[in-house]
Amino acid sequence: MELNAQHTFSFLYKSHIFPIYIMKKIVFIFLIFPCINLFAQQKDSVITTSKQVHVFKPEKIEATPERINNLKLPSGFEISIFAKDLGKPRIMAVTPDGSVYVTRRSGAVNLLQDRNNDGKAEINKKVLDLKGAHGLAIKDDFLYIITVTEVVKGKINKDHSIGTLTKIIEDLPDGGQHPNRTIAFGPDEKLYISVGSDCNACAETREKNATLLQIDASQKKPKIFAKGLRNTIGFAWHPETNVLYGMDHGIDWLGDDDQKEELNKIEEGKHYGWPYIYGNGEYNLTDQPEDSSWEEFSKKTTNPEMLFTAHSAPMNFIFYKGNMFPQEYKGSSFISFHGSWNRKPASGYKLMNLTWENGNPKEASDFVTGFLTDNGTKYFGRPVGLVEMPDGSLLLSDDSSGIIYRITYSKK
Ligand SMILES: [Ca+2]
Ligand SMILES: [Ca+2]
Repeated sequence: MELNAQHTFSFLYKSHIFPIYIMKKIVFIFLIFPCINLFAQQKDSVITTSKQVHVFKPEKIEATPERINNLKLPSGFEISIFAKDLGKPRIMAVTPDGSVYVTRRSGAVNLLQDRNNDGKAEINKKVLDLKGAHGLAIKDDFLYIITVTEVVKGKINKDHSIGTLTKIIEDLPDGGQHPNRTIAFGPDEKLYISVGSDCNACAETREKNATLLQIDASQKKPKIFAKGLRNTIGFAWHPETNVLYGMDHGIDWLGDDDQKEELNKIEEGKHYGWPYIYGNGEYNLTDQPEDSSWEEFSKKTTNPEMLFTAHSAPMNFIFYKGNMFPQEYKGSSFISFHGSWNRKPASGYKLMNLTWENGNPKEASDFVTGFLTDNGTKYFGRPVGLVEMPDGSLLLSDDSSGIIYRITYSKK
């Protein structure tokens, strides 16, 4: 397959490797050296470093029954189609009776129901149209929806249609590069809102970008809960400790193995480094803190708990609370990875499981793989939304083939 580059880079694609000179925000592209040179001014000195980067987009192929059959899961687990023909399904939320709402890139929100319990949704209908609808949450018979700049809620009626929408928040910053907002209610009943950065790496001018916000019912405006988070789409609370964890997306263009994706323990008032500090205290030399050195800035930031392969694009992050899966999965977490474009070989395009011990993350392993085929040059699925159903099965949305998969376990 051909390598496709983003935007203006497409003409470069005969060679897999190309150089970029970055001086602050100005990017010049040359074909002469197989490396990237990053220059950053620090006081009177100039720091020079080189990185090799790739743009590598596997080719999309059809999700045929044969390919789906070849998906790999641990022994005893099965994956099948719960719903299809959804275009680009993204984030899901489930009611206690097992009705599923899913946002779609078109702005539609669909209702999916498996009324005869055969593992397939025979009800698949649009219940809302809301431009930019992405993240969902359900609380007290209300469906909460976040668009790029607003959070709204609507009553879930008896027939599962959605009542008139009321605005909760209406002044979130524009999305820029990261418009995929998500929301969730914490164990403290407060609503948490992930607002990504509007760029790859830059000094944000709006204080709410690159943060996790928090709001409770008595407040009119959300407050900043944690900062320096580039784009933490997936976040959840550990079921025993109630500590909040989130998966942050690393910076692009720092090389195949940088920036690694981060699992952060997210605590109030903390700064998680972006855009100046990444990984375990590494300096992003393409962006310098305004009034301090990288070293000084890094002292004010919190390092991640765990790192994952760079550019694999973590989406949803959940803790498993159900009883369908074997006991050892209870309290473990699942992370969906959308898959890379800024790395060779490709990473992500899978679902991972993460075990915990004494409230700390222990070991991550592949759980569903095989969406990436032909030695990593083709794909038929890009995992996004991940929810647990009341029966303990998992649903996983794929925004490349319009499918929502159902993952089940049964003893052989
Ligand atoms: Ca059914
Ligand atoms: Ca960080």
